[in-house]
Amino acid sequence: MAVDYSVYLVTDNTPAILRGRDLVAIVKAAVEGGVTIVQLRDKTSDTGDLIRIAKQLHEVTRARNVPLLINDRVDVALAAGVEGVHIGQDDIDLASARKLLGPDATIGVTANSIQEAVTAAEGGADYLGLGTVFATSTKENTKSIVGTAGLREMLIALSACSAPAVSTVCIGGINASNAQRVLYQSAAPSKQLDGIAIVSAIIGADDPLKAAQNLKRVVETPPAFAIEQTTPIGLQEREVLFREIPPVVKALADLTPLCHNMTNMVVQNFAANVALCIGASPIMSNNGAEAPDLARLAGALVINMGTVTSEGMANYLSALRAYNSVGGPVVFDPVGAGATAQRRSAVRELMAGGYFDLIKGNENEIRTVAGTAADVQQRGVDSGASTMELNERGLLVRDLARRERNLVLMTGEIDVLSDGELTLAISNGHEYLGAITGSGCTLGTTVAAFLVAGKEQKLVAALAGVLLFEIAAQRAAEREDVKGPGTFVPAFLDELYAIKKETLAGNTDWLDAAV
Ligand code: 3NM
Ligand code: MG
Repeated sequence: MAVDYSVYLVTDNTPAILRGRDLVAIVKAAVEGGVTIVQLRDKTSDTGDLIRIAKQLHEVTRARNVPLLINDRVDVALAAGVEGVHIGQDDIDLASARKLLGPDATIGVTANSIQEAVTAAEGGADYLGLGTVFATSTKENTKSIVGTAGLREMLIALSACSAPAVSTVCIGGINASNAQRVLYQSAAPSKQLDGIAIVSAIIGADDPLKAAQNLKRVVETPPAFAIEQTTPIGLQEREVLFREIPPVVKALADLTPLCHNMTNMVVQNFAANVALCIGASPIMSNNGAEAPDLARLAGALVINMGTVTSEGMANYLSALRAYNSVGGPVVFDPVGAGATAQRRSAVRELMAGGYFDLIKGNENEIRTVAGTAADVQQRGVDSGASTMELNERGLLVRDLARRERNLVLMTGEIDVLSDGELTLAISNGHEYLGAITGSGCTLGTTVAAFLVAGKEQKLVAALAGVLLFEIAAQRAAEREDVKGPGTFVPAFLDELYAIKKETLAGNTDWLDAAV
């Protein structure tokens, strides 16, 4: 019998989660709400009580054809006559459980690593519980936090093992606000999760029926930001790619989308001016509480971690959730990501807290985000010289974009942009951009606004933003009236504005400067 793993409820009997309520009544409500499989997980009750609870739950689940499994205890599963068991790495071994329960029982195994996952799949598990996805207080002594990136790696390995059809759910800190994103970001081309396993988001909910209904709805719906891309054939050819750019510049000017910047005070004024010059409508607000209202205005968000505090983090996270829920593009600018322990942990928290359509940073920042730079000590927030070959940077950027299922832009003398498929190197720009404050931040603002204008072609949109920005800088720096970084800034704004105007008038010669 095919089991539906899509909304997998795991019970809990700790007083903090039950709050005096009856577990059987909660599970009944959750099953009515649409959970598709239930596991009785009870680490404290005596065996006799466990069998009694299992039988009560089984009546509830059987009525809706929902399988019931027992955590750890093959004996309880046999005594209560339920559909199977879920076993951890320290419990009875899979082969013994199978021998005791027979070929028709559903047997699941917890896996925390690629090795554990592949071993259990090849050993004949019906499904795997992959985790721990996010830090959770529900389970004590959780092993490593794997995040969506870890899930994806396990799925890739499973798809290549001798039992690639094994079903999978993820567990640990999953709730209605992150389930869609976890399913989306963990999915590899070769294999994706079959469902989400939940404890507290249902058992601990005030209304378990509604909570289950809501989770069922979210797992059946792709996230709002997963907009189907209309990639033209031959996009890897410069001619095709460049043909797509002017329409995005025009669309931006037509839309004048809101560009919401959560950024540091050093660059606020400059970023707002850049946004205006390219055709966007800037709002500078670091207040997370107003983000839901702003997100409804269908613009983009830039989270610039320029000055990071715990209050700032809470604001970033609520804004990120607000924009994710309506599908508004979000750009992450992990300023100085590798500079301090606090910034490194802020990066982790933000990446675990939502989806970024594009991550933009210099080499050190991107290496930190990719987790390959534990040993890279960044001096300040300025970029410093590159230590990687261009092709190495291209691979890093591409792999990070694949891992996060988004776009990554690594800035430098040569900018590298990738959507995980196509990776582009852009050599435009001018050294004056490195001699003024906020050039990186305002590039983030620019790209964010362009992502609104080109939602169905995110890579083209981001490229359009980068080229317009870098070519404007080049044109400004080459002007006779520009003597250095000071006179460069106003000239740069003028050139951004001029390029937009020229494009609107049908003149796209500025693109000839692209290298
Ligand atoms: N197993 P919540 S995490 C039961 O990582 C369990 O194997 C985990 O609870 C694992 O949905 C976990 O409340 C608890 O975060 C999940
Ligand atoms: Mg166990």
